[in-house]
Amino acid sequence: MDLPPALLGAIAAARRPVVLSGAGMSAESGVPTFRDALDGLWSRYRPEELATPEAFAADPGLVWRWYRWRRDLVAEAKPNPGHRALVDLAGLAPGLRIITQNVDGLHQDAGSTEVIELHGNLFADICSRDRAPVSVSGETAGDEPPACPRCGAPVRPGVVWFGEFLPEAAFAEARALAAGCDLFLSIGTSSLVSPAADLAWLAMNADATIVEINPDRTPLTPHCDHVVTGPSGMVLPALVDGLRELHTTGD
Ligand code: BV8
Repeated sequence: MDLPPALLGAIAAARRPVVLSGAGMSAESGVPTFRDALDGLWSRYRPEELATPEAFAADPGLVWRWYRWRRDLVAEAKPNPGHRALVDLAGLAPGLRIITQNVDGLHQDAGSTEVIELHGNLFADICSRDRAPVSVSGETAGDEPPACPRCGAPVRPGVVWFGEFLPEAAFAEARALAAGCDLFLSIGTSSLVSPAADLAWLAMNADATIVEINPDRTPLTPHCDHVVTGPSGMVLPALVDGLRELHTTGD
């Protein structure tokens, strides 16, 4: 896949590049995106209906079983060439930071470090009353959430649900990075969920070069300096190859 020299030049020139990744980044690892119709048992629900405190309060078992299904699915998933290309990109652009909306941990599994998880992590267990981490491994395979060993409240996954605030420190760091970057790569996200989607606008207001990598258009597309239409598992390795070419030819 040939990428425009102007795009490669912009990335090579960046000193403070930032990535915001979304569910599309993990699509090629077999992890369904939120836009995909949930298959089988879950097809009659929308994630926005299940990933909420209200849904958990109304039917903790149903929400728990949905997360157990997702944990089992993600546990089998492996980083794809897109995740691995971002590790290579960090080698070529040492200032690169990754902010992710994903909760699957695949960036870290691929070897990326200092990943900012805006929406938590699927495999973390927390108390639903005080949100403190709990250790209940071995009790999470049942149809109902285990009880918090401290207070007895149902345990829930350590992810941010719709209507919940993002982890303060993570979101503050993400905002600072977006406002201070000179290149913002929006990869595999529909740019529909706030406040994560607002980060691109912070970068834009800081005159950063905005790049989108996505097979489909999003609300961000018209505002980008560069748009690469395609799957991240193909585009990102091509981008790394193009940058390496630049480095060797010294263009
Ligand atoms: C908040 C963790 C303050 C959980 C997630 C009305 C009432 C209440 C709230 C709101 C409201 N209206 C708006 C809001 C705010 C709400 C929101 O934005 N809602 C949306 C639906 C409109 N946001 C919140 O609630 C946030 N909190 O605002 O707090 C507050 C407090 C109280 C009251 C009001 C406000 C919290 C949001 C976080 C929710 N948790 N995840 C879990 O995983 O179970 S969000 C979850 O969905 C993901 O983390 C992700 O962020 C989002 C899905 O977005 P994407 O990642 O972009 O994925 P998506 O499927 O959408 O798109 C995939 C893209 O990939 C597509 O573009 C596709 O083309 C592309 N693609 C496909 N294949 C590939 C590909 N790209 C590259 N390569 C490929 N191969």
